[in-house]
Amino acid sequence: MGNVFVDRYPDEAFIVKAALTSAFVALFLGGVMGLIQALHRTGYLQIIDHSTYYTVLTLHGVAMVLLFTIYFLVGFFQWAITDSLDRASENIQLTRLWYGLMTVGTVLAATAILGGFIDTTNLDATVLYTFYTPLEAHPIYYIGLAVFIVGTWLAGFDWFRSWWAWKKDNPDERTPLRTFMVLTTMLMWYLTTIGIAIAVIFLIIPWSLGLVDSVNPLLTRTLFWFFGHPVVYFWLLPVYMMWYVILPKLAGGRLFSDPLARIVFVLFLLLSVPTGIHHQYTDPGIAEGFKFLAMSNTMFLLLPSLLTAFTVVASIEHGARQRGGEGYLGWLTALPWRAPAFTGMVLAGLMFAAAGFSGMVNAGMNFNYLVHNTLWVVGHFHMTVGTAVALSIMASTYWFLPKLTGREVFSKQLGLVQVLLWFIGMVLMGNAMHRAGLAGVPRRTADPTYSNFDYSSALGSISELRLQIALGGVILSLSLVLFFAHLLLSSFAVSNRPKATEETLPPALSGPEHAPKVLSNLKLWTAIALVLITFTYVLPVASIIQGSGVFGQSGLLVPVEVLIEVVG
Ligand code: HAS
Repeated sequence: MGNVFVDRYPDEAFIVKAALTSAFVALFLGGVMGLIQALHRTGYLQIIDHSTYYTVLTLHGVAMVLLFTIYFLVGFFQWAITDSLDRASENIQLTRLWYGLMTVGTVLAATAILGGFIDTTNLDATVLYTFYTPLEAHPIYYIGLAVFIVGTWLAGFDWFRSWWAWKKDNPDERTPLRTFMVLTTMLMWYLTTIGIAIAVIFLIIPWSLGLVDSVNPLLTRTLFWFFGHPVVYFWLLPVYMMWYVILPKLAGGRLFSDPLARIVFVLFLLLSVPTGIHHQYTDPGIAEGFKFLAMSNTMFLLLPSLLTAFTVVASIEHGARQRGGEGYLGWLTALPWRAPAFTGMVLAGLMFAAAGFSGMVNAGMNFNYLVHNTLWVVGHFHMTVGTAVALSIMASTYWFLPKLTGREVFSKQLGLVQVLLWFIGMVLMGNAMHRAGLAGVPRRTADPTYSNFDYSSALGSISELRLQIALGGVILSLSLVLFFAHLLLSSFAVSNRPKATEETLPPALSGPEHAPKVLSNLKLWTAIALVLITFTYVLPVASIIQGSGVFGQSGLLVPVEVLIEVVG
């Protein structure tokens, strides 16, 4: 060691930097769209018409939750694998290939979405990031997404190859924690993407190309949510890696328990997919029993996050006590609150504690009927992916960037203001969205008054909520401006800043040697995950196909004869 990452592994660092740059370009685009939307929805500034609103919303969703998060993940995981195994990629051409494929996929999908802004093209993908059929996009949107996902599959293969090679050289050593986290996350990703790959390749692309007349909307939607819930953990798990390995180090301590962290990642591998139907509680055509099963699985899936809350807080407290902190709560004052990476990640964690609670409300079948398709859900995901994930990514960048540029970041004070602004903006926006949702304000609606019905009658203080959402959106945009300014200054104005020094991540208090060997048996966990998925999905999918076929009956869920009888 000694030299920072970029000096030790320049080729890999180049790919990490390229992936992070793609992530931040997506964040920029998504951020601009977000501001337009927040002001449009709240009625303060309407510079787009109502139909363009959905193109803006599609771009906002795809840029933020698919591109920003996943590009950051691949860059971060490339660093984690290379650094923790301390070896270069087995074949750097393969590493370049997967990044290239992801970029080609992004350009195709982005072209289709951006076409929606230009009347003279037949390009359009105003289908939102969930692309439910029978909403239809131009085929290149789906082809682009498929190519992007194939890129991520190859990235996983690349990392497995590094691990296999490392294992050959170190047969008796336990896999380093960061590598273990990457591998379990990628195994979960392979299982997850089966659903979307089937839907996109075999059903939606042929339909959008006109090769088949129709698709079964319930089937494609179910396959989407097979992927759509676990994808949220694909965004979250790199952040859990940061909270487990970087946060304790910043706090001045050590991770409380390495085996517990491994158990958490194995639990996500096992339970992420069999919960997807909790997004479909209100869908007709799926029997209540299957929904109940998804709800029970979701409640089990709270466990790894609750274990994380315990382990991370214990590790932070350990750090604070190493720094001289004392008392039941007095130790909190000994923490490095001036460091933007630390404060940003802790604020992200705090917000996630509240967001996890709103997730539990979503997951209860009876509560869900109250909040489904309202702004409550939008509040939930702005606090999860929009804060727990996005704020941790931005905060960790203050720690991560010096390893890639070789120089310290531009200004820690500016970084601190930036992460605080993000937290404040999201407190306003998240709180108001949850409350507006309870008042019945719908999501994904350009004009929530529907011309005739003004939601202010549903909640007297609705204008106060509108103001909070708009103000939150403006503060978040300001935070983004600071983040990008800081990124540019840190990346380009480098000559007069101190050189970065390499830091080693301290070993856990309870190390991998305390973990039972079975925990490392990835084949076993993947096999159990497959069994659980089979139990949860085979019967509902079979009954959907039995009900209206693979390609649907002109998109109707009820057989035509029955309808004719009823109408006739
Ligand atoms: Fe969710 C809808 C249920 C987590 C994202 N979710 C969504 C959608 C998105 C999303 C994007 O059951 C909308 C999809 C759409 O467009 O329709 N969600 C849950 C549950 C959890 C959960 C049970 N969601 C997430 C995460 C996301 C995310 C994570 C992104 C990253 N969600 C739902 C349901 C719906 C839903 C339904 C459908 C709603 C509908 O009707 O449409 C759980 O995983 C949450 C568990 C979390 C906890 C919190 C643990 C606390 C921790 C904090 C540690 C503290 C620290 C700081 C580090 C139990 C780990 C401490 C420091 C000190 C110094 C003290």
